[in-house]
Amino acid sequence: MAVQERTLVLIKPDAIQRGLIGEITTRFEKKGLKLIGLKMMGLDEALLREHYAHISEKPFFPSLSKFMQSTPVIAMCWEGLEVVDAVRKITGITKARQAEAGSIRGDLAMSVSCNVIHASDSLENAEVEVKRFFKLDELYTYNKSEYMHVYAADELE
Ligand code: IDP
Ligand code: MG
Repeated sequence: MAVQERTLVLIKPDAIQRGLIGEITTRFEKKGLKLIGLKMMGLDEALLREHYAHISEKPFFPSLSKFMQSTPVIAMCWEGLEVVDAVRKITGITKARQAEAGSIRGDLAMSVSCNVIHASDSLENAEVEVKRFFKLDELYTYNKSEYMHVYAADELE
């Protein structure tokens, strides 16, 4: 089997409030990705400072942090071939009202901060982020029978 990457997706509080958990999860399922970890969890300030270290000094961080703590989030770990890039493409750009139609943010959101999901932006960050949100025994290994229809044989070697 070709090397399968893992990536972290968080369904943010705006999507939880708007009843979009199913819609968002369905898009990743329909793409042919494998769900290997899933849980609801509350985020605290310390975790958010770590997760958003690259923007924690920005003036908007306090309101972002408050927003991200306003409900629990859904954390998901998705696996697949080059899945980090694939999920970023499905996610769309940060400023949702300018995100491409067809992407999750492009179709479902209008805000810069309330943009329905987080998705890891590089393989290096994905590895760190999956570890940040999931313990080893919360990630599962199993055969997905549809893989023989999702990938060509040589992509599964
Ligand atoms: P990303 O989620 O598309 O990777 P990042 O730049 O990593 O975007 O920012 C993380 C999150 O911080 C965004 O998804 C968004 O919720 C929030 N954010 C980013 N830039 C702004 C801003 O200028 N104003 C308010 N919130 C922002
Ligand atoms: Mg980011």
